[in-house]
Amino acid sequence: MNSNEHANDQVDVPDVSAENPISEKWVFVGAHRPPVPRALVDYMTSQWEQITIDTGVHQAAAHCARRRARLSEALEGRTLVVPTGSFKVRSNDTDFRFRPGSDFFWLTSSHEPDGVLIVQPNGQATLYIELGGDPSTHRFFTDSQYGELWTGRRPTLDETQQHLSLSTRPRSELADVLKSLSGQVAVLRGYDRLVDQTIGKNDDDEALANTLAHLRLTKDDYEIARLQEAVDATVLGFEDVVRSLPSAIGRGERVIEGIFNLRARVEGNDVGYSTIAASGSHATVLHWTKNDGAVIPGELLLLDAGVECHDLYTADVTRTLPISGAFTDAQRTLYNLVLKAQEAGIAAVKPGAKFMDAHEAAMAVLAQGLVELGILSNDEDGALPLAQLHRRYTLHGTSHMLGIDVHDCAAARNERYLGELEPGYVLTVEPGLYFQANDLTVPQHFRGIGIRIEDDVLVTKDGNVVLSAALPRDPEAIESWMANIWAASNLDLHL
Ligand SMILES: [Mn+2]
Repeated sequence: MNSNEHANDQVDVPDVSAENPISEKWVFVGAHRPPVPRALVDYMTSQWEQITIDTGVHQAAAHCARRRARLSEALEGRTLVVPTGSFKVRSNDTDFRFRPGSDFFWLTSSHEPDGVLIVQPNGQATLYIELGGDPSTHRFFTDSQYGELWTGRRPTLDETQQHLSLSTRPRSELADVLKSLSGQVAVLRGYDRLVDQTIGKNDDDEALANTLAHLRLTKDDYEIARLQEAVDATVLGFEDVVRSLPSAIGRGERVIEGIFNLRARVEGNDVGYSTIAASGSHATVLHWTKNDGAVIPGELLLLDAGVECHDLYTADVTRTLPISGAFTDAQRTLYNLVLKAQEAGIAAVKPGAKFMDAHEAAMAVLAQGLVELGILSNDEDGALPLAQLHRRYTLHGTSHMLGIDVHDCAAARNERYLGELEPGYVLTVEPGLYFQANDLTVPQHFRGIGIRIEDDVLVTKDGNVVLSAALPRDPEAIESWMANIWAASNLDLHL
């Protein structure tokens, strides 16, 4: 619906404007829009019953309180300002659906846009929230971004305070509060224009971003359960995709993306990142998100996709599947090499190991495999360790942290991110082998094949747990898993 939908058909031009917004009979409600009769404003803004909604206390509220306390302790003496951000424009006056800032969400569990959390040096926290459009003004029914009749009801101060167990004030007070802050103030920058403009940059800003990332590296039991929930929904999404492959063979990669994303919306908040539905040689394009190609029997489908749960933790899983249900000999040879590399990588994930150990273990297997395939030679200009020629075919790192962001804790200091793994860390292990369709160094029958296998791995006290182990990885297990799904049902979408 367009914002001008409520245009009246009066022919008189009333004397109201941005400079003179209200006359006796007319109210100015914005550029390019006809003024609204004063009587309509009065009628629209009266006689609405006040409704209070009791949503109970959020199940993560105590965890968030503990996280705020730990953050405050780590940055002793500073006032901390952490905003969530606002709407992002998709085109003109149409915004993307709002998704909270990850650090803010980790500290509050609040899904509403425009919130700003301020934690005082003594640990006392206050959340400033944007309230629903004032029902006593025309914005209530004319503001397509904040008006309650356009975008729905917003939680009140009291409701938010109760639901999040957090002291809450209206955002209208924020400008004055920010100006009155004294002493060392650390701001999470890049989210909120008012915050960024009011408080000058200083070194504490980076310390805040780093510290948030360092604290988020270790997942508590609540977070691990949410990640498992995201992974479990992702497993369902992969099953859906296999079930819909007959339809995809007619209509292409768009079906794969649509089917997976349907599951993500039904089970969780959304996908955690743009689904990669890469068929045939598209699998050699690392971030193939156009997803507009054909799906052809005999080729491979590389599906890299993750459901983001309601608490915004995301899975990040990749499987490379034979579209016809059975690997060819060439595909199986390469698949088994990547699988062996991934298993070596997963085995290297344990407390005390370095972040890069999984990568080095996986790359050693792939480099040796490339030598055995005759693609690289093992002389002094060979695969490992100096020349690293294998990287022409492996292209990317093997792991990243996983959490509320798919590439989690990116603001961590290098030495910390690359340091020793600890129990509670969650990371991916995702080696790949990519033979471009026009790569003259690769035997003809391997060209255009891309394979990646990606799982989500939790570091435990004595090793690791693969959270995504429910999805088969062995080629034979994949073939029987696909056959079983097809035997049980056939999702004929009639597309
Ligand atoms: Mn990944």
